[in-house]
Amino acid sequence: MIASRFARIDETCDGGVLARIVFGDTAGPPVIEGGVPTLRLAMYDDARDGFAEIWQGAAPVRSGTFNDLVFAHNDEFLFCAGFIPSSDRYTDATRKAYGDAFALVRDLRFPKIFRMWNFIPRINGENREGLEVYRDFCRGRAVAFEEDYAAASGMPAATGIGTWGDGVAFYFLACRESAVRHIENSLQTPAYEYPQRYGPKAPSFARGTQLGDTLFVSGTASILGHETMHAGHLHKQWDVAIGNVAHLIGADNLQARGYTLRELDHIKVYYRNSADLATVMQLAKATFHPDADIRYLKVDICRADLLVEVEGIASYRHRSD
Ligand code: 3EB
Repeated sequence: MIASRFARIDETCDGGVLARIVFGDTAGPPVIEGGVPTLRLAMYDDARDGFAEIWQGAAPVRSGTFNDLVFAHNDEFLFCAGFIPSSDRYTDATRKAYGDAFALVRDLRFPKIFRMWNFIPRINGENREGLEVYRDFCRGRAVAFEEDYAAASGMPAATGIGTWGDGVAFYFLACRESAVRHIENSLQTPAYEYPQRYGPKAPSFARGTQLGDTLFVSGTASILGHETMHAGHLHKQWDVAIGNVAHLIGADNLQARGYTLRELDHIKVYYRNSADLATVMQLAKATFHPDADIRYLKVDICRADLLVEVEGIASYRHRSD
């Protein structure tokens, strides 16, 4: 198995650690520290002292580098992180970095990517062609998926979100041939089928990916079909986003045993405006299980009209919990 947790930045790691993502005040390319791939992202949480997301599985773990990528794996799972230096056009460098990533999962024989995160600086700004940075990034990512990956393996759950650092950072998890199921949401157009008005190439991700009994929920916002709902209304956007998550993980959409919102944990709530933090915290606390671990990150979101986005990991809780 593989598990993630949110820890204090100064917490020391014991065996079986595959990765450490540090959400704090510095950013840069991933490095290997004490044998553990470490990616620093400039994204403070509300507490302002930062936190680390730690991915841990069975020992032994081997780590290494491949071109500009940093990775670690045990017998079952691969973690990989990459970085694209700040640029006024990201398409080609993104295509290259993701192409390298797909070559790595092939070479190391972890062909099933089940969760990705993408952190994009100035995400709603423009590149040198006047194209929105997010759309520029999506173009390179889509070509890499088309040419090097998706035809064989499908697109995984993902998050594509703003960050305060320079350069695009990304990380992902992959496994061997074990049962991985990519899931769409019947309330939302698959992102990879968004019409051209959202950019020259559609975003490459699934709404969720199930690995055994665990469902990784992609970044989810106030989008029905392919359209943003309730521009400018935080409360209403929250309700649509949460309705999307509830529907995605429910029995109807999965056509199998479903999960409830109270079974979502390891939650990240991304919010655009500082002034919305108190409200967002109230809404999250009223929505999720009291024991759920939630982090709030103030960043820009991939559509300029989105105010909030939510991701998490669903797994079955005992009925009495
Ligand atoms: C959306 O539904 C909101 O580009 O990897 C959510 C999850 C979003 C992942 C990505 C973007 C991505 O379109 C944005």
